[in-house]
Amino acid sequence: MTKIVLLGAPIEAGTGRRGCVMGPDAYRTAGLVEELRALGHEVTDMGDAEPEDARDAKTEFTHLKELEVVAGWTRALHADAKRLGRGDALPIYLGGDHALSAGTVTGHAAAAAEQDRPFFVLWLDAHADFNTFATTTSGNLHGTPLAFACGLPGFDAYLNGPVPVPVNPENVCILGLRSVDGDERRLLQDSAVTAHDMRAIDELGIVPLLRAFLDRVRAAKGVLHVSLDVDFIEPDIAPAVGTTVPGGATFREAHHVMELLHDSGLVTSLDLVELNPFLDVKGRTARLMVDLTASLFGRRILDRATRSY
Ligand code: 5AB
Ligand code: MN
Ligand code: MN
Ligand code: MN
Repeated sequence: MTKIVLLGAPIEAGTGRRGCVMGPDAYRTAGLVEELRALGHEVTDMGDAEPEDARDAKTEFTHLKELEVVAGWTRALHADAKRLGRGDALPIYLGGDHALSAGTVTGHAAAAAEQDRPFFVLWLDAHADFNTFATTTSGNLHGTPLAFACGLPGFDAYLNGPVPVPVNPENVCILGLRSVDGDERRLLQDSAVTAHDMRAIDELGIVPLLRAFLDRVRAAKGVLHVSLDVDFIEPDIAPAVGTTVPGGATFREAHHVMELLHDSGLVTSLDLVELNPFLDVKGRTARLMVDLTASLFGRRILDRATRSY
């Protein structure tokens, strides 16, 4: 049994289109609480977080969209995540667009540092979200949270100062990559982030790539934050996302990742991001995300005689 807390983060300011604000309620409607309870977990839904007022958030760049709103969410969620990271329940953040991870990841990194635990991040996404204010061409800030969390320069507006505990890029693994921008690619390749694109998954299989990372987390006695972007999954089966890129993880690849994460016992916090219920087909994507979460929390096809871990 795991103690789980749910916190909604209905932010859509980080993306170019409306609809992610409905994400937290779509997860509730799709039965997330009930499914987790059916697996024997103790679940508390804390409702939705609220952004801070961040009208002071300013930069020299004029093409960034909704910087003040995104900064307000970053500050609020950073504080929430830091507090929840000190507690004994496992938080699941219900997005909302991926800009929310600027707050959750840096908050959990700060909490892990207080406990002297190495902090790791698994980023399941078609994109690297490794743009800075200087490199983003779209100005959509959901393309920036991983660069921010890793301490890349120029982001002081988000937290009104530098990131207190930047994530060590060596402790970050991206899985599912298939869309990277020009300058973002250079930043990513100059960093120590492990980035496995879809070709690596095709050639080597998703299991050994994930296992190698989990082995590192375990060896370091680390804590693991997982950030699951809906567009990690093939859009044919997960259409409710504004940034679809063909060639994503299959139904079984996505579930298998979740099953291995469950078996590892290493996950300490989770973001579910980018669900846009306005684009969904009869709740299919919301339900898939709930089912994937259930796999991460122990739903299995058969009990196995030998665990894979
Ligand atoms: B998502 C793009 N790189 O910066 C940009 O969905 C897309 O959270 C970002 O991964 C996608 O606008 C952000 C083109
Ligand atoms: Mn709501
Ligand atoms: Mn993303
Ligand atoms: Mn994405």
